[in-house]
Amino acid sequence: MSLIDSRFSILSEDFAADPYRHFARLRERTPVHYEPETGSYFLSRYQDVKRVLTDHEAFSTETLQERAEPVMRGPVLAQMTGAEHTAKRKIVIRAFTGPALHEQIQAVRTNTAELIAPFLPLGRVDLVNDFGKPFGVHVTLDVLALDKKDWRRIAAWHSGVAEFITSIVLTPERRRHCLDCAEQLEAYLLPVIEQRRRHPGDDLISTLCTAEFDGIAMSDRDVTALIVNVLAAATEPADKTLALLFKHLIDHPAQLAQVRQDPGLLPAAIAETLRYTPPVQLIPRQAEQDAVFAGTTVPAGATVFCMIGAANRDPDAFTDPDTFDIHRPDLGAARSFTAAAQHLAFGTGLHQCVGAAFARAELETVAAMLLPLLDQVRHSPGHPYRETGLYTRGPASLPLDFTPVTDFTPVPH
Ligand code: 2IO
Repeated sequence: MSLIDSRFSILSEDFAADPYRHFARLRERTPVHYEPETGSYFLSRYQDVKRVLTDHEAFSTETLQERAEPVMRGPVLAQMTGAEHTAKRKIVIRAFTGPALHEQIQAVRTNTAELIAPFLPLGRVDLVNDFGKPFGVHVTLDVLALDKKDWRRIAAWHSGVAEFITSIVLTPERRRHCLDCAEQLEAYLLPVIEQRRRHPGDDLISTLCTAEFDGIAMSDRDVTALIVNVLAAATEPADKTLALLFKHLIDHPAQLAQVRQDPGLLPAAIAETLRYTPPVQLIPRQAEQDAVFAGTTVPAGATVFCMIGAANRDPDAFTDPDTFDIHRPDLGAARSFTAAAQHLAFGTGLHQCVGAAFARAELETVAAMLLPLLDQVRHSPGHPYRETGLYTRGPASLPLDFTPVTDFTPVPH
Protein backbone atom coordinates (compact mmCIF):
# COMPACT_ATOMS: atom_id res chain seq x y z
CA MET A 1 0.00 0.00 0.00
CA SER A 2 1.37 3.43 -0.92
CA LEU A 3 2.13 6.16 1.58
CA ILE A 4 -0.79 8.19 0.19
CA ASP A 5 -3.15 5.33 0.98
CA SER A 6 -1.99 4.84 4.54
CA ARG A 7 -2.40 8.57 5.16
CA PHE A 8 -5.82 8.65 3.59
CA SER A 9 -8.47 9.93 5.95
CA ILE A 10 -12.21 10.28 5.68
CA LEU A 11 -11.73 13.42 7.76
CA SER A 12 -9.46 15.03 5.13
CA GLU A 13 -10.42 18.04 3.01
CA ASP A 14 -9.69 15.97 -0.05
CA PHE A 15 -12.36 13.42 0.89
CA ALA A 16 -14.86 16.12 1.88
CA ALA A 17 -14.43 17.86 -1.49
CA ASP A 18 -15.50 14.74 -3.41
CA PRO A 19 -16.02 11.44 -1.55
CA TYR A 20 -17.17 9.71 -4.76
CA ARG A 21 -13.62 9.80 -6.18
CA HIS A 22 -12.45 7.67 -3.26
CA PHE A 23 -15.16 5.03 -3.07
CA ALA A 24 -13.72 2.52 -5.58
CA ARG A 25 -10.34 2.50 -3.85
CA LEU A 26 -11.95 2.13 -0.44
CA ARG A 27 -14.14 -0.81 -1.54
CA GLU A 28 -11.22 -2.51 -3.28
CA ARG A 29 -8.30 -1.84 -0.92
CA THR A 30 -9.65 -0.88 2.50
CA PRO A 31 -13.23 -2.10 2.73
CA VAL A 32 -12.88 -1.79 6.52
CA HIS A 33 -11.30 1.62 6.89
CA TYR A 34 -10.21 2.58 10.42
CA GLU A 35 -10.13 6.23 11.54
CA PRO A 36 -7.77 6.51 14.53
CA GLU A 37 -8.98 10.01 15.50
CA THR A 38 -12.50 8.74 16.22
CA GLY A 39 -11.77 5.05 16.80
CA SER A 40 -14.46 4.07 14.30
CA TYR A 41 -14.64 1.79 11.25
CA PHE A 42 -16.02 2.73 7.82
CA LEU A 43 -17.52 -0.01 5.64
CA SER A 44 -17.84 0.67 1.91
CA ARG A 45 -18.92 -2.64 0.30
CA TYR A 46 -22.60 -3.20 -0.47
CA GLN A 47 -22.70 -6.70 1.05
CA ASP A 48 -20.97 -5.60 4.28
CA VAL A 49 -23.25 -2.59 4.70
CA LYS A 50 -26.30 -4.76 4.07
CA ARG A 51 -25.09 -7.30 6.61
CA VAL A 52 -24.63 -4.66 9.32
CA LEU A 53 -28.05 -3.09 8.72
CA THR A 54 -29.92 -6.40 8.66
CA ASP A 55 -28.16 -8.12 11.58
CA HIS A 56 -29.56 -5.90 14.31
CA GLU A 57 -28.51 -8.28 17.09
CA ALA A 58 -24.83 -8.10 16.19
CA PHE A 59 -24.93 -4.41 15.19
CA SER A 60 -27.06 -2.32 17.52
CA THR A 61 -28.18 1.32 17.45
CA GLU A 62 -26.64 1.95 20.91
CA THR A 63 -24.43 4.64 19.32
CA LEU A 64 -27.51 6.88 19.14
CA GLN A 65 -27.48 7.30 22.90
CA GLU A 66 -24.50 9.60 22.47
CA ARG A 67 -25.07 10.75 18.91
CA ALA A 68 -28.79 11.57 19.05
CA GLU A 69 -30.30 11.49 22.54
CA PRO A 70 -28.62 14.67 23.87
CA VAL A 71 -30.27 16.77 21.14
CA MET A 72 -33.39 14.67 20.62
CA ARG A 73 -34.06 15.13 24.36
CA GLY A 74 -35.09 11.47 24.62
CA PRO A 75 -35.06 8.19 22.70
CA VAL A 76 -35.74 8.16 18.92
CA LEU A 77 -37.46 5.32 17.03
CA ALA A 78 -34.20 3.88 15.74
CA GLN A 79 -33.02 3.28 19.31
CA MET A 80 -35.99 1.15 20.25
CA THR A 81 -36.45 -2.61 19.90
CA GLY A 82 -39.13 -5.24 20.46
CA ALA A 83 -42.78 -4.47 21.19
CA GLU A 84 -42.18 -0.80 22.03
CA HIS A 85 -40.44 -0.30 18.69
CA THR A 86 -43.21 -2.06 16.74
CA ALA A 87 -45.97 -0.07 18.45
CA LYS A 88 -44.37 3.38 18.17
CA ARG A 89 -43.12 2.78 14.64
CA LYS A 90 -46.69 1.92 13.63
CA ILE A 91 -47.99 5.21 15.06
CA VAL A 92 -45.42 7.22 13.13
CA ILE A 93 -45.91 5.26 9.88
CA ARG A 94 -49.66 5.87 10.07
CA ALA A 95 -48.96 9.61 10.04
CA PHE A 96 -47.06 9.25 6.76
CA THR A 97 -49.27 6.87 4.77
CA GLY A 98 -52.91 6.51 3.64
CA PRO A 99 -55.29 9.43 4.23
CA ALA A 100 -52.67 11.40 6.20
CA LEU A 101 -50.31 11.26 3.21
CA HIS A 102 -53.08 12.65 1.03
CA GLU A 103 -53.32 15.78 3.14
CA GLN A 104 -49.56 16.16 3.21
CA ILE A 105 -49.45 16.15 -0.58
CA GLN A 106 -51.89 19.06 -0.51
CA ALA A 107 -49.56 20.86 1.90
CA VAL A 108 -46.61 20.17 -0.42
CA ARG A 109 -48.56 21.72 -3.32
CA THR A 110 -49.50 24.84 -1.36
CA ASN A 111 -45.98 25.35 -0.02
CA THR A 112 -44.41 24.81 -3.43
CA ALA A 113 -46.68 27.39 -5.07
CA GLU A 114 -46.15 29.97 -2.33
CA LEU A 115 -42.38 29.57 -2.10
CA ILE A 116 -41.55 29.48 -5.81
CA ALA A 117 -43.88 32.37 -6.80
CA PRO A 118 -41.47 35.27 -5.99
CA PHE A 119 -38.72 33.74 -8.15
CA LEU A 120 -40.79 33.01 -11.27
CA PRO A 121 -40.77 36.55 -12.73
CA LEU A 122 -37.01 36.76 -12.09
CA GLY A 123 -36.17 33.64 -14.10
CA ARG A 124 -33.66 32.78 -11.39
CA VAL A 125 -33.66 30.71 -8.20
CA ASP A 126 -31.11 29.06 -5.92
CA LEU A 127 -32.89 25.75 -5.55
CA VAL A 128 -31.16 25.06 -2.21
CA ASN A 129 -31.18 28.35 -0.32
CA ASP A 130 -34.06 30.28 -1.93
CA PHE A 131 -36.45 27.37 -2.24
CA GLY A 132 -35.39 23.94 -0.94
CA LYS A 133 -34.50 24.83 2.65
CA PRO A 134 -37.62 26.89 3.42
CA PHE A 135 -39.68 24.29 1.51
CA GLY A 136 -38.36 21.38 3.62
CA VAL A 137 -39.10 23.20 6.87
CA HIS A 138 -42.56 24.44 5.80
CA VAL A 139 -43.69 20.97 4.75
CA THR A 140 -42.40 19.44 8.00
CA LEU A 141 -44.22 22.08 10.05
CA ASP A 142 -47.46 21.31 8.21
CA VAL A 143 -46.96 17.59 8.93
CA LEU A 144 -46.57 18.37 12.63
CA ALA A 145 -49.28 21.06 12.54
CA LEU A 146 -46.83 23.60 13.98
CA ASP A 147 -47.11 27.33 13.31
CA LYS A 148 -45.32 28.25 10.09
CA LYS A 149 -44.82 31.83 11.24
CA ASP A 150 -42.11 30.42 13.55
CA TRP A 151 -40.31 28.69 10.68
CA ARG A 152 -37.09 30.72 10.82
CA ARG A 153 -36.51 30.00 14.51
CA ILE A 154 -37.38 26.34 14.08
CA ALA A 155 -35.09 26.11 11.04
CA ALA A 156 -32.21 27.57 13.07
CA TRP A 157 -32.78 25.14 15.96
CA HIS A 158 -33.05 22.28 13.47
CA SER A 159 -29.64 23.23 12.03
CA GLY A 160 -28.05 22.90 15.47
CA VAL A 161 -29.74 19.57 16.12
CA ALA A 162 -28.73 18.25 12.69
CA GLU A 163 -25.15 19.46 13.13
CA PHE A 164 -24.91 17.45 16.35
CA ILE A 165 -26.22 14.15 14.94
CA THR A 166 -24.24 14.46 11.70
CA SER A 167 -20.84 15.50 13.04
CA ILE A 168 -17.88 13.16 13.02
CA VAL A 169 -15.89 15.51 15.25
CA LEU A 170 -17.45 18.41 17.15
CA THR A 171 -15.57 21.16 19.01
CA PRO A 172 -16.79 21.93 22.56
CA GLU A 173 -18.06 25.33 21.31
CA ARG A 174 -20.12 23.82 18.51
CA ARG A 175 -21.37 21.12 20.86
CA ARG A 176 -22.60 23.80 23.27
CA HIS A 177 -24.31 25.66 20.41
CA CYS A 178 -26.08 22.48 19.25
CA LEU A 179 -27.26 21.66 22.77
CA ASP A 180 -28.55 25.25 23.17
CA CYS A 181 -30.58 24.85 19.96
CA ALA A 182 -32.00 21.54 21.21
CA GLU A 183 -32.95 23.04 24.59
CA GLN A 184 -34.70 25.98 22.94
CA LEU A 185 -36.56 23.68 20.58
CA GLU A 186 -37.65 21.55 23.53
CA ALA A 187 -38.84 24.65 25.42
CA TYR A 188 -40.81 25.68 22.32
CA LEU A 189 -42.43 22.24 22.01
CA LEU A 190 -43.44 21.65 25.64
CA PRO A 191 -46.36 24.13 25.71
CA VAL A 192 -47.51 22.76 22.34
CA ILE A 193 -47.55 19.23 23.78
CA GLU A 194 -49.43 20.43 26.83
CA GLN A 195 -52.02 22.14 24.64
CA ARG A 196 -52.48 19.10 22.35
CA ARG A 197 -52.93 16.85 25.37
CA ARG A 198 -55.88 19.03 26.38
CA HIS A 199 -57.31 19.59 22.90
CA PRO A 200 -56.07 16.85 20.59
CA GLY A 201 -56.51 17.23 16.81
CA ASP A 202 -55.81 14.68 14.10
CA ASP A 203 -52.14 15.66 13.65
CA LEU A 204 -49.12 13.51 14.54
CA ILE A 205 -48.27 15.41 17.74
CA SER A 206 -51.81 14.92 19.06
CA THR A 207 -51.66 11.22 18.19
CA LEU A 208 -48.37 10.84 20.05
CA CYS A 209 -49.85 12.71 23.04
CA THR A 210 -52.92 10.47 23.27
CA ALA A 211 -51.38 7.13 22.23
CA GLU A 212 -50.92 4.51 24.91
CA PHE A 213 -48.23 1.91 25.07
CA ASP A 214 -48.89 -0.98 27.46
CA GLY A 215 -51.79 1.09 28.83
CA ILE A 216 -49.46 3.98 29.66
CA ALA A 217 -49.41 7.31 27.79
CA MET A 218 -46.07 8.59 26.56
CA SER A 219 -44.25 11.10 28.74
CA ASP A 220 -43.48 14.64 27.54
CA ARG A 221 -39.90 13.53 27.11
CA ASP A 222 -40.88 10.61 24.85
CA VAL A 223 -43.24 12.76 22.78
CA THR A 224 -40.62 15.53 22.44
CA ALA A 225 -38.00 13.08 21.20
CA LEU A 226 -40.29 11.63 18.56
CA ILE A 227 -41.27 15.12 17.37
CA VAL A 228 -37.62 16.17 17.07
CA ASN A 229 -36.91 12.82 15.39
CA VAL A 230 -39.56 13.49 12.73
CA LEU A 231 -38.55 17.14 12.43
CA ALA A 232 -34.91 16.25 11.73
CA ALA A 233 -35.58 13.27 9.51
CA ALA A 234 -38.15 15.08 7.34
CA THR A 235 -36.21 18.35 7.06
CA GLU A 236 -32.53 17.50 6.77
CA PRO A 237 -32.54 15.41 3.56
CA ALA A 238 -35.35 17.27 1.71
CA ASP A 239 -33.51 20.22 0.10
CA LYS A 240 -30.52 18.02 -0.69
CA THR A 241 -32.48 15.36 -2.55
CA LEU A 242 -34.54 17.93 -4.48
CA ALA A 243 -31.42 19.85 -5.58
CA LEU A 244 -29.56 16.64 -6.49
CA LEU A 245 -32.52 15.46 -8.59
CA PHE A 246 -32.52 18.72 -10.56
CA LYS A 247 -28.75 18.77 -10.91
CA HIS A 248 -28.61 15.24 -12.31
CA LEU A 249 -31.48 15.86 -14.72
CA ILE A 250 -29.96 19.16 -15.93
CA ASP A 251 -26.62 17.39 -16.41
CA HIS A 252 -28.37 14.62 -18.40
CA PRO A 253 -30.55 16.60 -20.83
CA ALA A 254 -31.92 13.55 -22.65
CA GLN A 255 -33.24 12.12 -19.37
CA LEU A 256 -34.60 15.55 -18.36
CA ALA A 257 -36.52 15.70 -21.66
CA GLN A 258 -37.94 12.22 -21.05
CA VAL A 259 -39.09 13.13 -17.52
CA ARG A 260 -40.67 16.36 -18.79
CA GLN A 261 -42.54 14.38 -21.41
CA ASP A 262 -43.58 11.61 -19.03
CA PRO A 263 -43.77 12.67 -15.35
CA GLY A 264 -44.54 9.00 -14.65
CA LEU A 265 -40.75 8.60 -14.83
CA LEU A 266 -40.28 10.84 -11.77
CA PRO A 267 -40.28 8.02 -9.16
CA ALA A 268 -37.48 6.30 -11.11
CA ALA A 269 -35.57 9.59 -11.39
CA ILE A 270 -35.93 10.18 -7.64
CA ALA A 271 -34.90 6.61 -6.82
CA GLU A 272 -31.85 6.83 -9.09
CA THR A 273 -30.93 10.17 -7.45
CA LEU A 274 -31.12 8.45 -4.05
CA ARG A 275 -28.92 5.59 -5.27
CA TYR A 276 -26.39 7.77 -7.09
CA THR A 277 -26.09 10.50 -4.45
CA PRO A 278 -27.81 9.49 -1.19
CA PRO A 279 -28.42 12.55 1.02
CA VAL A 280 -27.70 10.43 4.11
CA GLN A 281 -24.19 9.11 3.44
CA LEU A 282 -23.46 7.45 6.78
CA ILE A 283 -25.46 5.20 9.10
CA PRO A 284 -23.78 4.35 12.44
CA ARG A 285 -24.06 1.09 14.34
CA GLN A 286 -22.27 -0.43 17.34
CA ALA A 287 -20.64 -3.87 17.02
CA GLU A 288 -22.02 -5.96 19.90
CA GLN A 289 -19.37 -8.65 19.40
CA ASP A 290 -16.14 -8.97 17.42
CA ALA A 291 -17.06 -9.08 13.73
CA VAL A 292 -14.91 -9.99 10.73
CA PHE A 293 -15.29 -8.20 7.38
CA ALA A 294 -13.02 -9.09 4.46
CA GLY A 295 -10.45 -10.51 6.89
CA THR A 296 -10.42 -7.47 9.21
CA THR A 297 -11.80 -7.70 12.74
CA VAL A 298 -13.99 -4.94 14.10
CA PRO A 299 -13.83 -5.23 17.89
CA ALA A 300 -16.91 -5.45 20.10
CA GLY A 301 -18.02 -2.00 21.27
CA ALA A 302 -16.65 -0.15 18.23
CA THR A 303 -18.72 2.22 16.12
CA VAL A 304 -19.19 1.07 12.54
CA PHE A 305 -20.21 3.61 9.88
CA CYS A 306 -22.05 2.17 6.89
CA MET A 307 -20.99 4.21 3.85
CA ILE A 308 -24.24 4.41 1.91
CA GLY A 309 -22.80 6.39 -1.02
CA ALA A 310 -20.01 3.84 -1.51
CA ALA A 311 -22.35 0.83 -1.14
CA ASN A 312 -24.80 2.29 -3.67
CA ARG A 313 -21.98 2.48 -6.23
CA ASP A 314 -20.60 -0.99 -5.64
CA PRO A 315 -20.24 -2.76 -9.02
CA ASP A 316 -21.16 -6.00 -7.22
CA ALA A 317 -24.64 -4.55 -6.67
CA PHE A 318 -25.23 -2.22 -9.66
CA THR A 319 -23.97 -2.43 -13.25
CA ASP A 320 -22.00 0.64 -14.34
CA PRO A 321 -22.63 2.17 -10.90
CA ASP A 322 -21.07 5.59 -11.58
CA THR A 323 -23.55 6.31 -14.36
CA PHE A 324 -26.81 8.15 -13.60
CA ASP A 325 -29.50 6.25 -15.47
CA ILE A 326 -33.17 6.49 -14.52
CA HIS A 327 -33.86 3.46 -16.73
CA ARG A 328 -31.34 1.11 -15.12
CA PRO A 329 -32.94 -2.33 -14.82
CA ASP A 330 -31.12 -3.19 -11.59
CA LEU A 331 -32.67 -0.26 -9.67
CA GLY A 332 -36.03 -1.99 -9.27
CA ALA A 333 -37.62 1.48 -9.40
CA ALA A 334 -41.08 0.27 -8.34
CA ARG A 335 -39.67 -1.19 -5.12
CA SER A 336 -37.28 1.67 -4.42
CA PHE A 337 -39.42 3.23 -1.71
CA THR A 338 -40.28 -0.06 0.03
CA ALA A 339 -38.54 -2.58 2.27
CA ALA A 340 -37.45 -4.39 -0.92
CA ALA A 341 -35.42 -1.42 -2.23
CA GLN A 342 -32.11 -2.35 -3.89
CA HIS A 343 -30.39 0.95 -3.08
CA LEU A 344 -29.60 1.62 0.58
CA ALA A 345 -30.48 5.32 0.78
CA PHE A 346 -33.29 4.56 3.24
CA GLY A 347 -31.13 2.05 5.09
CA THR A 348 -32.56 -1.47 5.27
CA GLY A 349 -33.76 -3.94 7.89
CA LEU A 350 -35.64 -3.26 11.12
CA HIS A 351 -34.97 0.47 11.21
CA GLN A 352 -35.43 1.25 7.53
CA CYS A 353 -36.74 4.79 7.03
CA VAL A 354 -40.40 5.17 8.07
CA GLY A 355 -40.71 8.24 5.86
CA ALA A 356 -39.76 6.60 2.55
CA ALA A 357 -43.28 6.71 1.06
CA PHE A 358 -43.67 10.28 2.30
CA ALA A 359 -40.29 11.26 0.80
CA ARG A 360 -41.36 9.85 -2.56
CA ALA A 361 -44.70 11.69 -2.50
CA GLU A 362 -43.10 14.95 -1.37
CA LEU A 363 -40.39 14.90 -4.04
CA GLU A 364 -42.66 13.65 -6.80
CA THR A 365 -45.19 16.40 -6.04
CA VAL A 366 -42.71 19.27 -5.84
CA ALA A 367 -40.74 18.13 -8.90
CA ALA A 368 -43.90 17.61 -10.98
CA MET A 369 -44.93 21.19 -10.15
CA LEU A 370 -41.51 22.79 -10.66
CA LEU A 371 -40.54 21.13 -13.94
CA PRO A 372 -43.24 22.82 -16.09
CA LEU A 373 -42.68 26.15 -14.30
CA LEU A 374 -38.90 26.08 -14.82
CA ASP A 375 -38.81 26.12 -18.62
CA GLN A 376 -35.33 25.88 -20.19
CA VAL A 377 -33.89 25.30 -16.71
CA ARG A 378 -30.08 25.41 -16.63
CA HIS A 379 -27.19 26.14 -14.26
CA SER A 380 -26.63 29.90 -13.76
CA PRO A 381 -23.22 30.69 -15.24
CA GLY A 382 -20.30 31.57 -12.97
CA HIS A 383 -21.12 29.42 -9.94
CA PRO A 384 -18.77 26.48 -9.38
CA TYR A 385 -20.75 23.48 -8.10
CA ARG A 386 -19.90 22.45 -4.54
CA GLU A 387 -21.32 19.86 -2.12
CA THR A 388 -20.92 19.89 1.65
CA GLY A 389 -21.31 17.36 4.43
CA LEU A 390 -19.88 13.95 5.24
CA TYR A 391 -22.88 12.49 7.05
CA THR A 392 -25.70 14.25 5.27
CA ARG A 393 -24.46 15.67 1.98
CA GLY A 394 -25.88 17.88 -0.71
CA PRO A 395 -25.21 20.94 -2.87
CA ALA A 396 -24.19 24.06 -0.90
CA SER A 397 -26.29 25.97 -3.45
CA LEU A 398 -27.83 25.36 -6.87
CA PRO A 399 -28.37 28.64 -8.74
CA LEU A 400 -30.58 28.03 -11.77
CA ASP A 401 -31.75 30.20 -14.68
CA PHE A 402 -35.00 29.58 -16.53
CA THR A 403 -37.52 31.38 -18.73
CA PRO A 404 -39.24 34.02 -16.56
CA VAL A 405 -42.93 33.43 -15.85
CA THR A 406 -45.10 36.54 -15.63
CA ASP A 407 -48.60 35.12 -15.33
CA PHE A 408 -48.34 32.62 -12.46
CA THR A 409 -51.40 32.27 -10.28
CA PRO A 410 -51.32 29.34 -7.87
CA VAL A 411 -54.21 27.03 -8.72
CA PRO A 412 -56.57 26.85 -5.72
CA HIS A 413 -57.28 23.30 -4.58
C1 2IO B 1 -32.73 11.39 13.58
C2 2IO B 1 -29.72 12.06 9.47
C3 2IO B 1 -31.65 13.40 9.92
C4 2IO B 1 -33.56 9.25 11.27
C5 2IO B 1 -31.69 10.33 13.60
C6 2IO B 1 -30.98 10.35 14.91
C7 2IO B 1 -32.24 8.94 13.36
C8 2IO B 1 -32.45 8.56 11.91
C9 2IO B 1 -31.14 9.04 9.87
C10 2IO B 1 -32.26 9.78 9.23
C11 2IO B 1 -31.91 11.18 8.78
C12 2IO B 1 -31.16 12.03 9.80
N1 2IO B 1 -31.27 8.61 11.12
N2 2IO B 1 -33.42 9.77 10.04
O1 2IO B 1 -30.13 8.85 9.27
O2 2IO B 1 -34.62 9.35 11.83
